[in-house]
Parts: sequence; C-alpha cells; structure tokens
Amino acid sequence: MAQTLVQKIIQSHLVEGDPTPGREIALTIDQTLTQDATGTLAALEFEALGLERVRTEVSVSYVDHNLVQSDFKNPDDHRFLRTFAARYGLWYSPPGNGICHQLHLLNFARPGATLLGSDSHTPHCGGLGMLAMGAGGLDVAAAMAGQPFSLACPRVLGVHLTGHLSDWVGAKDVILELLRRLTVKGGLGRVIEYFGPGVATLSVHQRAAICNMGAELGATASLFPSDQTTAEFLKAQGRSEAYQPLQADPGCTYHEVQEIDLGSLQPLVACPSSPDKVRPAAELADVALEQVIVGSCGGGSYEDLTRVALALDGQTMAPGLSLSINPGSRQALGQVTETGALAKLIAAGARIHQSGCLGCIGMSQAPATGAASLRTFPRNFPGRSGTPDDQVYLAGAEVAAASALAGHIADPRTLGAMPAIPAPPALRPEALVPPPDDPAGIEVLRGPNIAPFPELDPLPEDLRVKIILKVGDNITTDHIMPAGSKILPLRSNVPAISRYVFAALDPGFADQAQAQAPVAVVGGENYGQGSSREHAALAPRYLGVRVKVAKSFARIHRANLINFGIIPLVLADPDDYQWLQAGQEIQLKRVLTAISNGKSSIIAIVNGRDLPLVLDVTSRDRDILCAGGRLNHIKRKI
Ligand code: MIC
Ligand code: SF4
Repeated sequence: MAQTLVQKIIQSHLVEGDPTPGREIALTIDQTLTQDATGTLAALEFEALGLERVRTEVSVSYVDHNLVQSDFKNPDDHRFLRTFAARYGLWYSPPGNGICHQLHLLNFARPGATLLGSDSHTPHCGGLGMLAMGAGGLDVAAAMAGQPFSLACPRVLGVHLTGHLSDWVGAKDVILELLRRLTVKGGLGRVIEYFGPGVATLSVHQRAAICNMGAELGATASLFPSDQTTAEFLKAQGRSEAYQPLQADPGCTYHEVQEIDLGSLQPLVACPSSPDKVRPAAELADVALEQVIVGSCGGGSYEDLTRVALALDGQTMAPGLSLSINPGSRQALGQVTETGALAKLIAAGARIHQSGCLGCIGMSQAPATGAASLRTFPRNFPGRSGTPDDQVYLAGAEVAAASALAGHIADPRTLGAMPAIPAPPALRPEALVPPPDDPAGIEVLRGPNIAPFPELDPLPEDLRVKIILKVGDNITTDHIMPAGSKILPLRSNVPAISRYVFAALDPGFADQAQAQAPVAVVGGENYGQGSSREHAALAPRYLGVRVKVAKSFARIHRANLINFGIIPLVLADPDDYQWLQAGQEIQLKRVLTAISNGKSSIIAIVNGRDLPLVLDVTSRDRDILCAGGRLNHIKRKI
C-alpha cells in the first residue's frame, strides 16, 4: 500500500502496537537531545536508571536556555551537564554554542531517523526529513536508556505546497498561515507532512522553521521529504554520508489535507498573546514598536540574520527602538561575520548577543512597561518575556527588518527589490565536545542547587481532592510553571521551583496546595499546551496536586502528568465545566481499583452530584498512575 513519509518512518521504528491513529505504539529512538533547563532533571532521572552509558546512536546535551550567570546556580548546572555528558557518553554543547534545535539540525539530524528531545520545538529537525518529537525529560531519559517511546499513533495531516514564496514573504508566513487557519489546537494528535511541488522551492532552514512552529499547532511532529536540497545542505555541512532520499509514495492518502499556494501568502504577524492571533502585517502599521528581536530556534538561522542585515544595509533603525540580534548558532554568527552581514547589523545600530534562547524564554531582553515588542520567536504567551501584561508580536525576519526601520509594524514588501542571500561560507566553528572513549575516573560534579529528586507516594485506594483553582482554555505550561531569569535557575531544585506554580494566575497557589493537599485543578480545552517542561507536572505534584480535570489535554503535558502520578481526567460532558468551582471537593471512591482494572469511565462525586469523567490511557499508563509516577513504576519493575 502507498505510504506517507510519516507512515514509513513509523513502520521502520515500530517495536510495539498497531499503527492505527489513536492506538498506542512504541517506537525505537535513534537520537536524543536535552537542553539545560529540562536536561538537569533528565540527567538525574537517567542516573536513577543505573546504566553505565547511553544506548542511542547519538545523544546530545545542549546548554542554551539558562545562560545568565548572576550567581552560582546556572554555572553549576552547566558543569553538572558537562561532566554528566562525559561520564555517560553524550555529546556536550557548551553555553554560547547556540540553540539545541539549530545545532542539532546542522550537526546531527538525518533523514529517516527518530529524535526525541526534552523540548517542545524538537520537531525543528523535521526540516531534514526526520521524525523529531518533543517529550518530557523522563521520557527522554528512558529513550537515552534505549527504551522505546510510547505515543498514540498520530493522524497524518498533509500540507500540499504549490507555487513559490513571493519576495519578502518567508517561512514564518507559511506556518502563521496554518496557525491562522487551524489555531493552537489544530494539530493535536497529528503529524504534519509537507508535500507537493512547493517543497523544492524552500531551503532546509525554511523547512525547519516551518516544522519548528508546528509545536504551536499542538502537532506531535512536522516533517518534509528529503530531496536534492537536503543532500546539498548535508554536503555543505560535511555530512553527505547522512543523506538518504525519502519521499511519500505516489498515491498515498493523508487523513486530512490543507492546500497552500506559497505565491498567495503575504507577510503575517501573530498578535499578543497567542501564536494563532494572526493578522497581515499590512494591517498593523499603527502598532508602534520599542523593541525588535531577531533570534530563537525558529528565527535565528544564517538566512534570518542575513535577510535582516541586507534589508538594513546602509540604513539605521528607527530612533528609540532597540534591535537585538540573537544568533541561533555559533556557526550562523561566524558565517555572518565572514560575509560582512554582521558589520551591516552593527552599523545599523543593532545590539549583538551571544547565541542562545535569551529573551525567548525571558532570560533577559524584557520589554519596557506597555512597550510593544516584535520578535522572530515561536511563542508569545502572556508574560513569557518577563514583563507582566507584555505586548509581544511574532513575525519572520522580513517583517522584523521592515519594522525595525519603520519603528512600527511594517509590511516588508514596501522595501523594494529583495536582495538574494549568498550561500553560507563553509565554516564549522562549533565547540561540540564528543563523548570520551573511556569515561573511567570521570566524576559528575553537582552544585548545592541540585536537590535530590522528591519521593512520590503511590496512589491511595480512595481520593478526596479539593479544587483549588479553575482556569480557562489553552492554559500554557508558562502559566503553570513560569520561566524567566529568576525561576529558570531553580529547574534542578523542585522544592524551590514549586513555590512559583501558577504564580501569575494565583500567587497563593503553592501555600494553598500544600495546606490542603491532595488537591485538584480544573481546566478547559488544550490544557498544558506549549513547553515540554516536566516541572509543570512534577512541581504541582510535589505541592500535592493529585488530579487534573479538563475538557482536553495537550499531548506532552498529559504524558508528563502521568509520569508524575497526576490523574488527567477528561470531562465526559464538557458542559459540566460550567458548574465546577474552586472550593468544591471531588470524591473518587475506589479510584485505585478502577484505574488498575482498566476502567475508562469514572464517576466522581462533587457536592453530592455525579460527575462523569473519562480516563483514556493505556495499560502501561495505568500502572504508572497506580505506582504514583514513572520512576516508582520503573523501580518496582527493577
Ligand atoms: C520553550 O520554548 O517554552 C522552552 C523553554 O524551550 C521549553 C522547554 C523548557 O521549558 O525548558 C519547551 O519548548 O519545551
Ligand atoms: Fe529556546 Fe525559545 Fe526555542 Fe524554546 S522556543 S528552544 S526558549 S529559542
């Protein structure tokens, strides 16, 4: 039978299950990536598994998020990760080297392989034709230990690309167009596969930027075929041996199809504070900007930086505006230095930063009170920039360049002829550290901020949980477990970071949860969208959250909840959401027996009234929930 590209990769990696959409499957994982903010916990979890060495083709530990060194915490974590990598056989990418997704694409990604990363934008590497998925740190630690990754078999959403992009329209406009059509939950349960004659017109960096923000659609992964463009990209990176041509079979069928004529797209912008609030740049000229930032995993490539440099050439940015350049990789920074594009950016008045996530995760670069900021980043969730009530707009490098010159959001098509981007100079200045052949004698160095992993108790037979918070639709993991320069350094210290759970929505949450544990949170649709951070499950669990009730859950967060023993219950009747309130008590009688006996419909009692709930999980998930979390489950097995 004719197969899609996704089906081919699933089939070649399938170790368990029936690859029918919705059914659980388990896939072997060829490569893993971790970054510092999620990687320290993943490292501790891997250590708890007691292996001597990672069991993958390649595993890489990147330091890219926690770069601000205002005290010992972040540098201690960097040292921990460096020595952990050497001890257990991972590659290590030190701070300043660049963002994990950019670096992985340049140095390790290969067509046809699987990649699991403890970061939601791992699908970036789908630009090279690989099935790259985000997951919680514990799932990645298990993959590092050679365990297959379990997931619900996704549906395949085909995006048929025709035509070619007009001048000043870029990759971001393709994905923003999909976000406009499908919203932040449009990709749930799906992998997005791009096909059609338009594919050949896009560079690998453009393909990767499109796959990157598939995460904002809630998709499990996104990918492009592997073709001549892929071969040339890999050759330029000195990695021709990684090339393998890979296409969907002619006549294969997709579960759904979206049509995009690239030539019909216009420059687009996502407005505050959700990536799906998309409008044409041309309609937003009244938005005055105080800040423009070019960077991030999905907007800081050699092509992005060059596009901005050439558009600004010989001009200076608007008075009063701050233009920041955050290179996605050391390679991109080196290349724009060599081509002279960097000099143009400096002359235009830009602030040049080190390669890394920086302001994208609120690690500095916060905008001023009330100031509008336009960024080439993938996310603009409320407050993520570090400034409460921020006004963050998302767009591609083309709109960023035009807007930096104008001082307000501007349509780049007014800039005249679009200069061509020169081929990147052959330059590989990465400071990637390979794993040593012999790890004997390497000591893993820990700092005082690396707290022991908390003990989690198994599920009791009966549960009575007080609802202490009710939230709406599309709640992000940034709401649940905020990031930023103050909180991110606590990622290795669960007791300390748990004080900030839901801090912006309910500053008293941590105290209330601990005082009234066990407790529950009620949410709407797509609860837990966004980041893969498992702290958004582990920290609430540490405080005593045992149950979450929602209309629906985002994939990675739901898996993280199960991994840390929080029961993700879906309302059988979404209308019941209306009458659930903070202060009510949810009674779950004989819940342990119900879960271990495989019951998927569970009746809770709330204020004397029946509340029908659905627990749609696999038998493995049930064992994990009963054990009180995945580490307990693995320990029980051992
Ligand atoms: C993000 O973009 O939200 C992050 C920060 O990269 C997260 C990971 C994290 O919270 O450490 C993600 O995308 O998974
Ligand atoms: Fe880093 Fe931002 Fe990309 Fe997350 S989305 S990996 S914070 S650059």
